[in-house]
Amino acid sequence: MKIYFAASIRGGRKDQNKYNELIGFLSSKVEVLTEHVGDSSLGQTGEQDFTDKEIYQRDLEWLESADAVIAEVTNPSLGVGYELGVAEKLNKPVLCLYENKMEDRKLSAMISGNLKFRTFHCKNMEQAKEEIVSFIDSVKAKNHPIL
Ligand code: 6IA
Repeated sequence: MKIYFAASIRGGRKDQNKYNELIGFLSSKVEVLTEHVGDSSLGQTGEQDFTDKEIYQRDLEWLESADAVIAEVTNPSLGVGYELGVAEKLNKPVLCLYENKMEDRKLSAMISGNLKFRTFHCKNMEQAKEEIVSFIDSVKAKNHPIL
């Protein structure tokens, strides 16, 4: 199974360690198309070896070929929001992980209000991993509402 993992790059890299851990966990179960998203050498400017146009084209091809999308949406990102909109139009099963940090900020209603997305509010990494396993199982079993 191919998973497109989406998370903030230019939107901010403060959660990069978390992305890296989630990608490591995912990689032990499925093929992750976007492993670079968790890379610590990838700063807020992103990949330096490609132009923005090349990144856009490559990422859209990967998105099209993915069986499902998992997005870490705690840190707002224009790119992730765009990818989620495209994923919806491509009828891809989508899991959005949002970490409750007891802060004043709330997740965008365009994500939490979209009933085609499975949005999970987690308190820690353990919960996020359990939700990932359950989501992958539902996609495999074609139990996801969109399939
Ligand atoms: O708006 P953001 O940069 O936060 O968007 C992040 C999302 O868009 C991620 O889920 C990625 O899949 C995708 N993405 C955006 N920019 C890049 C990137 N470098 N490299 C890889 N994926 C990206 C961009 C800049 C570079 C040419 C210097």
